[in-house]
Amino acid sequence: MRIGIYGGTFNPPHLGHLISARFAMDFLELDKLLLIPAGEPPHKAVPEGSPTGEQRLEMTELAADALLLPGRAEVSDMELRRGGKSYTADTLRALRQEYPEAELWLLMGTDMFLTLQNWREPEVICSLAHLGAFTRTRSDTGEMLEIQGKYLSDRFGAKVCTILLPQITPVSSTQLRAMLEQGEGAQYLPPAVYGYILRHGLYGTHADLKTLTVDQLRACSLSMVYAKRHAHILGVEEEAVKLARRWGADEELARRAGILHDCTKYLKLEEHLAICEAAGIGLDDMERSSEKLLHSKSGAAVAKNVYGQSDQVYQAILYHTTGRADMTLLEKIVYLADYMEPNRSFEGVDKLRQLCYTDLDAALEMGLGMSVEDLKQRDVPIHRNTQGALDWIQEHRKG
Ligand code: DGI
Ligand code: FE
Ligand code: FE
Repeated sequence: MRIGIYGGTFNPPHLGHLISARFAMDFLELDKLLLIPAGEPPHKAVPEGSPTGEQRLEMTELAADALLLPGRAEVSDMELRRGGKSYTADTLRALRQEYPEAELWLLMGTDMFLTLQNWREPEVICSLAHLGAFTRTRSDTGEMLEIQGKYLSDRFGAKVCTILLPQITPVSSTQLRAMLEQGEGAQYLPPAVYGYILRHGLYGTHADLKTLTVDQLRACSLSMVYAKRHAHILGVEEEAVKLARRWGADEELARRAGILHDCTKYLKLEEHLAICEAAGIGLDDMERSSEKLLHSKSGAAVAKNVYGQSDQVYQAILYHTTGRADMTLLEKIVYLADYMEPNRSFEGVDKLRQLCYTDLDAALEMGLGMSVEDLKQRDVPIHRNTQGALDWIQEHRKG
């Protein structure tokens, strides 16, 4: 097994880190990538007012998840747990114990690579891992890397592979921190990392979560869920806006409801219950015991109380899983966008999509009908709002 090891302060982790790590994984045919946020970086102090180690760890986890390589890209908290200055030699010794058979590849940018002889125990580093050095700025040349590689191999027996990245991300964490303070820099971050920064007010962003722009709101929502759900959320947003345009609903509200509708999807039962309790949302027994039903309640509460969304957005999220009798236009739109956004595929999805743009109530009846059928087949109890919605739309369309 080949493991890539990418350490850093990750303050914050950005697209430059991810693009170089991703490229190195292919280039070196790595089976696994370990991102390791430093406790205290040996070569520089973490600047005053920086996020906590725990926050850097969480941001790095969001960044790793954004690679969408489950089981292959992971974050290790070993340097943060070890405390004190994070020496790479210690980290490699620990990893060698954990993975005695693996080929370890220490990944780093040119700036670090050029000073490796000054790190603590460079001979230990070079004996435990191969070195993968990649270019970070336009002025880094392959020639510089070759010369340093030869020096390290002559002096410490290092095995070096230099990696010329086809594309340079023109930003550093230092520059990013300054940009974030000025309200800029989002384009250099995985959206979920940017959302995390906004939610925690890091790097002097001081955003008021109740008055975020749509782009910021989207980033916040994405930062609350696993990356595997991101495409779905973006799909619901897009579809909800299109449906709103088609049927004359408020596009902005449809967008915001779509963005936030699943933001609490991965909370635990107790977390859903605590949010609902604090928001004064009454729950029945079936809801209290089902995360699937609860996420629409807690999501609505977060949309309203954390992100300052209107009652219409609140209701559309509140009923997006079950529907209900007497659904509003926006509720129908979010329910159906969730059902048939571009990433959904099931028998009949094309028919449903078409109906959504020709006869919204017929589409709603079809969607609810299929839901109830599916729940029955799987022996899942049908919530009274789901049944109520189906009965209502059937009656309504007959009448
Ligand atoms: O959150 P999504 O996966 O995008 O979709 P959703 O909010 O519609 O949630 C779908 C889940 O909710 C699905 O696993 C079935 C469950 N669900 C929907 N209606 C009912 C229900 N579960 C119960 N027990 N009763 C329902 O009436
Ligand atoms: Fe949902
Ligand atoms: Fe959804």
